[in-house]
This record gives sequence, structure tokens and C-alpha cells, in this order.
Amino acid sequence: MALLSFERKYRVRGGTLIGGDLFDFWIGPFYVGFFGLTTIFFSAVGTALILYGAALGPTWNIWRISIAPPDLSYGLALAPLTEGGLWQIITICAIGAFASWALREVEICRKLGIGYHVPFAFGVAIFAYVTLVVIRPVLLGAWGHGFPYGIFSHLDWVSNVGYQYLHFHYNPAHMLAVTFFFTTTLALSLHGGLILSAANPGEKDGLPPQQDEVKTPEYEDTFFRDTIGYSVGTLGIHRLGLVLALNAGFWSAVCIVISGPFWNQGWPQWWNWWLDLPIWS
Ligand code: UQ2
Repeated sequence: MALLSFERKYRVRGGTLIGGDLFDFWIGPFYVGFFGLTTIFFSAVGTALILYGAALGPTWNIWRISIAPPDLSYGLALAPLTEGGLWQIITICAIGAFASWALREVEICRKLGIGYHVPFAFGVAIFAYVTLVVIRPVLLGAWGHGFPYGIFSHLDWVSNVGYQYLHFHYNPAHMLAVTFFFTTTLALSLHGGLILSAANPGEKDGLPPQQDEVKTPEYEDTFFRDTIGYSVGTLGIHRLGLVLALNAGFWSAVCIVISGPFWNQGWPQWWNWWLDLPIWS
């Protein structure tokens, strides 16, 4: 079946969260829905404001363009457009676009009768972003604690905030986040490698195909049982991958939200709890 006729089979009515049948249609391959329209709206307004901010200067150098949040002295108030107000509206547009996209995914899941795992996973990424630009700034009492929207400028922000806490790698939640990111790449490389090894399609370098047919999951289990005595299973590896990736995003949000609102010394000092245990005296 051609892609579009195959997809047409699944182009079912209903499952919408809002607007009933009104926006329940497709444009070409894309489902629209109420949240498709709000995604377009927020993305278009946000992008236009970024371009407007860039046009205000001082540079068109793609690496150096930056839309900065208001000065700390504005606290949690609205700032004039050129004094961080643009950043504030762009942030609203970004959150509006991300949330709309997630809800459009939810509507598509409902149409198909599948689980909400994908929008839930995207929700964790949105949560990490919202933690940086809303939750932590609100807890610290100023929008100026948000990060600037620019390629180099956001890198400078990360570096500066890291040094404010002397050595960010001593942050225990940061340790967890990094470990989950690395373990995610380990799991995906094991999984990707295993799937390709079992499928091993076609010939290479003019040699005949290395296998006649795609191997069954028993081969995948057997490879890992022979090497490490354990196979997590074909469903299990996907559950493991999702859990690892969600934890990477979650602990990233935790490690930055505790920096300032709940700990304002250097992170190396946090480990003094060990030296302060009464058992040493
Ligand atoms: C596996 C399995 C898969 C896989 C992978 C494994 C048949 C196709 C990669 C092996 C994974 C294990 C043993 C877990 C490793 C643990 C961590 C924390 C990385 O058994 O089943 O399905 O893709």
C-alpha cells in the first residue's frame, strides 16, 4: 500500500479534546486539529518576535544573535519590549507552541487508540524547559534568572550559572542526570546494534548477503544470554529506554531548580553533610 492510502485507513474521526469535528481534518499528510492551529499561531508569532528582536541589533551573526530576559531589577514584573519584554512574550509563545504540539499528539493517540507514551515523554522535555524559564525564575523572584535565547549566549549562561555554584558536577541531581544521559546512549547503541545485526539487510561491498533472512527475537535474546547471561527482552528494552530517557530530562530539571532556590553555596560544600555526620565526633 502506498503511504497515503495506508494512512487513510487510520484517518478516523473523533478523539479530539476540543472543537469537536470543527478542526478534525488533515492538510496533506498532516493532522490539523485545534492544537495544530494553535501550534502554528504560537510558532509564527514567536518566530516573528525573534526576528524582530534580531533586527533591533546589534548583530546578524547567527552565533551571536541573542534575545535576553529582563534585568533582575524588574523582578517578576512585565518589562518593556526592548528591555526583556520580547523575551517574556517569546517565552509565552514557546510554551504555547510546545503544549499545543503535545496536545495534538494526545489527540492523534486518542484517534488511534494507542497509549499516551509519546506526548508524556515530550511533556518531560517541556517540563525541563519550563523549569529553566518559569519555575526557577519565579522561585528566585526575577525573570532575569531565565536563560537568553541565542546560540552562544545560552552557552555562556550555562557556564556562568555552573561557576556560580563553583563546580556543578558536584550537584548530586546533575550526577544522576548525566548518568541517565550516558546510560540512554548505551541502551540505544546496544538496541540499535542488536536490531541491525538481526535484520542485517542486503549485500555489502559486492559480497553476497551475510544472512538469508531476518532473524527472530530468540537470536537477540540468545546473543545477550551468551554474552552477559541476561536478556531484558524485546518489549523490556523499549521500557528501559523510555525510563532512562525520561529520567535524564527529569533529573536535569531537578538539578537546576534546586540550584539557588534550595541550595546557594557551592555544590562541593553540599558534601559536607558527610563530614558533619555525628559518627566522626
Ligand atoms: C535485549 C533485548 C533487546 C535489545 C537489547 C537487549 C531481546 C531487541 C539491547 C540487551 C539489554 C540489556 C541486557 C539491558 C542493558 C541494561 C542497561 C541499563 C543498558 O536483551 O531483548 O531487544 O535491544
